[in-house]
Amino acid sequence: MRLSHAFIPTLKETPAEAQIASHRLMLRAGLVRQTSAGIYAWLPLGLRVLRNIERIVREEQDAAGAQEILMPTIQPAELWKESGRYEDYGKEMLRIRDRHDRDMLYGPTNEEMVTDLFRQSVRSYKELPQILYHIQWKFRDEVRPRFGVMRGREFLMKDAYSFDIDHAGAVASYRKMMLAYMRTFQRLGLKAIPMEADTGPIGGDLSHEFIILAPTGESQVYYDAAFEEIDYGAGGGFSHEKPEDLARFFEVMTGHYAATDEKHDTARWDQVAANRKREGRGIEVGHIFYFGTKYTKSMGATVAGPDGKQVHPEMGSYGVGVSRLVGAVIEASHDDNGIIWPDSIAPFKAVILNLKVGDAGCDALCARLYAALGGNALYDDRTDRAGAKFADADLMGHPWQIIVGPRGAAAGTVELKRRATGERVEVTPEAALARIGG
Ligand code: 5CA
Repeated sequence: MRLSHAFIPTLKETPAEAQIASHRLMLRAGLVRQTSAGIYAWLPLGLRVLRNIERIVREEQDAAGAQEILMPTIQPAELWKESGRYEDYGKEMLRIRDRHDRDMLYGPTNEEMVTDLFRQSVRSYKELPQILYHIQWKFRDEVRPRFGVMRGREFLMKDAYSFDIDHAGAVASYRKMMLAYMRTFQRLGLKAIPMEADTGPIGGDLSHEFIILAPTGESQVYYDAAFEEIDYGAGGGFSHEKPEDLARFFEVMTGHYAATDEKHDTARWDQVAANRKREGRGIEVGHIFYFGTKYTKSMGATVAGPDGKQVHPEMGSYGVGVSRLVGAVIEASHDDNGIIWPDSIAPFKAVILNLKVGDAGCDALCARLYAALGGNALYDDRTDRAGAKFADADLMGHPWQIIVGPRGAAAGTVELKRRATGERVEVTPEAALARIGG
């Protein structure tokens, strides 16, 4: 993408309404614009990040055996009357009436709808377990939408739902999802810690929140640094496939201390070695629930068990705040000059800075680099002064900057800057491309 014609409306001034770094930077770098309170339009740079996060979330869900579907945003009120949540959900639910006077709503979550789909089609225990997920916009009419996309009213969530024949199966699905979550967050460059949580309006008796540390987090959290040393990836020795691996994984996750202030236990905290204590404010980026037969019972969903008797399957639900993660990653990774994207979700791997547009050598070298990097690069071909280009490149946070000036172009070199460390080296264009890897 050429920056001269890109729709990336950066701001020089700090927007007055933004109280936290990620909100300020998302507005300043031109990622999003607010269209009404707590509702945002995603612009090209922001949308690329959102899509990259979605891709990683999707890959890890698929790897764990979950199947992607897409349920609508608008739901009929009848389903929620069946579960009893139509009244309970209160003012957070956006209620809509259609032209035939039917009560509809903009979904804040999908337990009812997925249970309805399930009961229509699944008949036997032999078809279980099933884990279904979708990545879809939600609406919650939050009293105080704030902090930009972190607490929006409309937001993108990945929500998965598991159906198992019995408690043991449901627990296995819960652990599988927990492992998928730890892998997902690791790939996003985040240290997310699973903490026991209350279940709130979703209900149930087992629940974990996944929390990352950031000064602007909404709750106080405490955990053992042991969590940060674990490799959750494919090389870490935990497999989705083996029940004994999942059991060991869950033991490790629940064996180390981690709690939000609501569940904090000072006696247990005192037993954690001082050099391993981590505490601070935390942002919730995911939340998983086991709630057994709460919805299958209230909505009359059954399958035939091995003995032919009808059984209510046991369920869990598993949410990731996909749009919140864009803000959360920035909270965890920025400096005074702007965003520092992890390579895995950066909107562009690299920006090419042409410091003298119109200089034949610079133009030719930039064109060559741009052709080689293709869609992975943003090309700053504007006629602005160098200082403005450096500032915008740091603000937008591309992992690599390839700086092309007339002197280097004549000598056949470029400067390659790594945003995360600030390290700058003079190299040949080929060496720069090789370092960037694409
Ligand atoms: N049905 C369950 C799990 S699928 C559920 O709705 N869980 S939740 O309420 O905890 O939401 C899941 C995740 O969505 C949260 O962990 C959070 O990361 C994100 N989220 C929730 N509310 C908002 C909001 N107002 N703005 C942005 N993200 C949100």
